[in-house]
Amino acid sequence: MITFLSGGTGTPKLIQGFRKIIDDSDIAVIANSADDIWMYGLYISPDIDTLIYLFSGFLDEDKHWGIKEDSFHTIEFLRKFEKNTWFNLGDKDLGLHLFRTKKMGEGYNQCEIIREISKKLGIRATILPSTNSHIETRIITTNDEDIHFQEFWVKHRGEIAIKKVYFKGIESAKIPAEIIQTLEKSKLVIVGPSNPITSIKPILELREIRRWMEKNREKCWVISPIIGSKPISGPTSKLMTIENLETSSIEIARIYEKLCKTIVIDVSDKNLQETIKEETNMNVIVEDILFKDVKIAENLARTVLDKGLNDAMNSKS
Ligand code: GDP
Ligand code: FO1
Repeated sequence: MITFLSGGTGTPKLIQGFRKIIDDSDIAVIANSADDIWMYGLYISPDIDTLIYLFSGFLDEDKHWGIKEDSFHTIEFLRKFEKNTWFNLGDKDLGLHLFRTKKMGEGYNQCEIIREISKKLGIRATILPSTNSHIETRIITTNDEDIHFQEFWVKHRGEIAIKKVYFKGIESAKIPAEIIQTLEKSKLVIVGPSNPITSIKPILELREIRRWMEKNREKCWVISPIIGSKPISGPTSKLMTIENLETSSIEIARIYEKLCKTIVIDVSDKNLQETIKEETNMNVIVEDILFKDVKIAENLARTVLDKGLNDAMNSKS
């Protein structure tokens, strides 16, 4: 089993590469739950849904959310009655949210619901929410407004000035038992190239996951979501800046050095290799990590599997 920690864009792109080499039944993903939001009376889990659509072949791979070739007639009609319709739900996508919300009303938890959806869509990979509790990423603006991450990112297109991020509900959130069971079965655990602040941090703030990785650092890897001084997409840089972090692969190494033995950085950042090794005691692999097509993700997957599984065998013998 290979397990990924994932948000909704960078890591799913990497997973596409792994799927070319290993069977879906050997892939598990611990997905960020803190983007979850109640909208129009329905419960939406964006990162989990991206993974559900990825593994079932429905994903719109241009937007990296929602269903390919979906239509938006329902949300258009809703606009006749409802002013606050900045969050777009596709017509087919709505089917999933209706089903999830119905099952939540019947008392099922997120793990159980995802398992049932996965079964019905023929998904063989294991998709796990980081927690069954409701947690949410909140952003404090410079005007002291406290808004949901989706309001910052979708309603305001990430264009407003912000000063703080926090995760509501994280202190009391528990991880599902399935997470440690899955980690224990994993030959490698890969922190994918996802936003370190709003996708991976809410997973790692769940103490049991962080502790497990600290204890099993040898088999944990991170793939940098940054090339040079920029992320490939999304608000990563803006969010790292308010956390007083520089946007670079060195900073990514510093964030994960206690949890991951190995980091993969881009070929264009090769000049950072020695500095990262000296500063962090990590192995540094240099590869093409810009997934312009699935072949590049597949090549990276091959390197990680060759080296990672080899290291695992050597550390046992
Ligand atoms: P979100 O939930 O949509 O924010 O998705 P993620 O957190 O999974 O992805 C956002 C991160 O993915 C950003 O930091 C990007 O830099 C990174 N990312 C997107 N595409 C690529 C890529 O092709 N290669 C790498 N290395 N990172 C990527
Ligand atoms: N992203 C947008 O930029 N605009 C939207 O209207 C939007 C709707 C949406 C609906 C369901 C879903 O699963 C995801 C959706 N997203 C949308 C993506 C979402 O905001 C993600 O980018 C974040 O949660 C980060 O992963």
